[in-house]
Amino acid sequence: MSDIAAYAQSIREEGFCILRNHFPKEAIAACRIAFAPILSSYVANLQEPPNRGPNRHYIPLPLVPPFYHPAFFDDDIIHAVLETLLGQNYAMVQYATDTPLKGLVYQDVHTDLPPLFYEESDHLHPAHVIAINFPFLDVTPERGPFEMARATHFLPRSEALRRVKANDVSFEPLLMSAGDVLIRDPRCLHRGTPNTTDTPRGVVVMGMQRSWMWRGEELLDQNPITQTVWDGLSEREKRCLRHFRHRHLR
Ligand SMILES: O=C(O)CCC(=O)C(=O)O
Repeated sequence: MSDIAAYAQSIREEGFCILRNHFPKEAIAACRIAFAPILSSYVANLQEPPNRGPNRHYIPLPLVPPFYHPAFFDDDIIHAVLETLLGQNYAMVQYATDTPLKGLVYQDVHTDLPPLFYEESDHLHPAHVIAINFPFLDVTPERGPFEMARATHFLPRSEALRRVKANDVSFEPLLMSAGDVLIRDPRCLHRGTPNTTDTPRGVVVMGMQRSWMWRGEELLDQNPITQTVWDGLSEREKRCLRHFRHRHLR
């Protein structure tokens, strides 16, 4: 079996796979440095309670360097896995960071998606959205690793909820190094865990969805892209980022 088939199979069966040491460390380090002032300014200007629970922030990223880097957006293996799972012409609609700061609170167990068919919320179907996560720094047990409950993405929703209520779900922390890439089915039950250190744990989330989906234009208002970046994209990147195109060229 090829690596690509094995990654896709792991996501289908377990809900996720991790590509170890996949993105260049220098590109990640540049993002970590550039993200620090974005985080500080976001927190300093916060008017409302944090949007992901106590001391936990979801912050969109601009599609400009260093956050735009072809290594993140034009990777052959990642695109092949996405095409295997989502079919042709999938599109990106989310580019942001999840950052727990020092705190002691676990997030509630959740999935990231409502049922695809509200009137049949237990309907089982293949993945329609895939999330890609990569950290700006090593995620140690103390820095609030993402916790996943393996193979819960294909449970009927009512059964997943029953298990959560009965506390009958086992979680595993996904420890990652800068350069590792997590590809997951966002229906898989998961939660954020406490970051007990003074180091903000910035982790990127990219949301990819099937060609026929649309989850709301307002998502994309938060991700400016410049004409220079757009002009330098490969055809594959332009296809994948097409929903950002007309609205944000500056
Ligand atoms: O980043 C994390 O640790 C979890 C974030 C998450 O699942 C969310 O905010 O929906």
